[in-house]
Amino acid sequence: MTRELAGPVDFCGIPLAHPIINASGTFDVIAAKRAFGDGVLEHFPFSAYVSKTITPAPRAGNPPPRLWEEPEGMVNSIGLPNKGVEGFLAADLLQLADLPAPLIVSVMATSAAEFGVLVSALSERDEVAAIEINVSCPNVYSGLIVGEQPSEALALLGALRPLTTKPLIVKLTPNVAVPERVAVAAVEGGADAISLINTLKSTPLGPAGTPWLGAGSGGLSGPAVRELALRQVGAVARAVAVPVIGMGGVERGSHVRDLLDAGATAVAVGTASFRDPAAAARILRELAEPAAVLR
Ligand code: RRO
Repeated sequence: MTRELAGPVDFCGIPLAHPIINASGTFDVIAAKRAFGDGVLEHFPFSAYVSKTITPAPRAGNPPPRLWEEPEGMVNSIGLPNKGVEGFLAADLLQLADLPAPLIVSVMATSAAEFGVLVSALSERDEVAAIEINVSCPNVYSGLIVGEQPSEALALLGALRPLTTKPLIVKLTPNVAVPERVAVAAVEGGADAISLINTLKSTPLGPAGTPWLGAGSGGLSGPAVRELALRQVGAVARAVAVPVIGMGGVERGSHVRDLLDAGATAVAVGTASFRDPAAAARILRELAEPAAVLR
């Protein structure tokens, strides 16, 4: 029997038309609409839209240069530029609510109390289908601690769980030896789903042999991380009983299938969208092809 890989999936009670979503921060749909018009929505390739990560207060982001590109991958040091939660709610939320897909809002903070402010504010908004707790940004030091320590993840989720009935997705870092330990702790604390991988801490050198990025180092994504992501997604999916969103180097329909085979319920396209904004639409078409054509 052949599986309908590009068919509908249930994600934490949220019906998705197919398993392909975007990775947070890799597809700015508001900018795309401004540049290309409403056609962007008519052929929207994602079954759910994940916002760029927001923080309690506005942030300017890291000093330039913020990107390093090679054929095998990309290192970013964006540093969470965003309008802050109030700016997001006032300026972006209504536009994102118009998308033909459920909205997942990604949040990051530096303490459980600050995370709580974000989760409570979003919890009141019907436009928000789920909240992604980003504990894995490589470009803000304090963001990583929770994502590296099972005990911290357990405590954070324990503090956030009572604040909302919306699904809480915990976005994990690959910068640990055993990510499944953090995943198990997050689920024990009340997480409804796990997403991984975020980017790998990296330091590209420029022509002068000194760090290229303004912040010194950043996070690696793209084809170079694909096999590492496959291993970590598989390990986490085997360790937890909640849905897993898998991502890392997805560029073709066969890469989505591999992550679904590893146990993911949904798969995110990230870096590929920077190189080609139409990548996700192509990947979805490939996923719908008969298996023989897929690899
Ligand atoms: O903004 C960033 O620098 C960033 C974030 Br929030 C993240 O989660 N992962 C990443 O590679 N960069």
